[in-house]
Amino acid sequence: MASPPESQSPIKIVINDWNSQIITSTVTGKIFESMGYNVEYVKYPVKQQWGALGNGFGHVQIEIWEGTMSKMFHQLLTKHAIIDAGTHQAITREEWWYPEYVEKLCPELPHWEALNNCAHLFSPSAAESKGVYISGPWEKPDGLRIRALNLHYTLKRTKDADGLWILLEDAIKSNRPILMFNWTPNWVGAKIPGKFIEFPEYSPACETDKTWGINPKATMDCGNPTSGWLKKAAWPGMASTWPCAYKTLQKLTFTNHMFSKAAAYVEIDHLNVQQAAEKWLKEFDPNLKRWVPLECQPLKINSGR
Ligand code: TMO
Repeated sequence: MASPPESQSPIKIVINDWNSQIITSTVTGKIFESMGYNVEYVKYPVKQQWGALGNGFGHVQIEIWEGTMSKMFHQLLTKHAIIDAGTHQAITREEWWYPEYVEKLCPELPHWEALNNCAHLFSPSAAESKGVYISGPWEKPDGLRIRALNLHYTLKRTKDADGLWILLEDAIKSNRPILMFNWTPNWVGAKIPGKFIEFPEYSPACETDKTWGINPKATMDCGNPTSGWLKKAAWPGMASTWPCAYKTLQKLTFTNHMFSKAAAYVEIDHLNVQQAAEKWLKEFDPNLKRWVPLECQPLKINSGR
């Protein structure tokens, strides 16, 4: 049996644009390097990562979120353009969210039906009656959801996660209401109390069947899953090119705590990516072999005693 590295060609790990993903990708790269592999990091926004994984410009994606990515993930699995490398332990949620102090002004929250009565709280000026919902670049068609549930809101998108945190910080400083996209596990939960909006419960049929749900003429009349999965994906050639790296990727399973910690090292403790990844490894995998299958670890020479 070949031992790692079975190939010198670099394993390309896809880097997206929020910190838990960036740090846990770097952690994964360091584990691969400890096994003797060459590693490169390639930046792709979520929208472009699918093509990259399909044609081998990227080989590993460490965070595939059910709430925002399940549709593309399943489409590409069906086409054999990516492979499912297993599920993390973490349970996830991605949804409209507000910091806790907003509830004093709109006590019927987090129920979604309170959104319209409170739309003025989230409007940019007294002249505007519509509220603004601030989204990142990842979501499913929120415009459709706004229409399907007849919400008096307009949509504004930031270009990455940092854009969201800047607006959040601004709002908190002036005690201004804000309604924005957020997710868990994330660093925000540990520092800024808040709640997700409770939309009508998610069902896959809600995305495809207009007659499903409270609006019989529209899809997307529901929220995102409240207990979503988090998966890993790989380029289809990974298992044959770097068998031990692929087996390690399959074994990698991170908890909610591990993901929130990864993001918090950057967002709260202000470490850079390298420092955060090293601190994370010290805490959760100090010997760099917790997830490396035994058959992929170097043989220990028995001293005979
Ligand atoms: C994919 N994301 C965690 C940003 O929702």
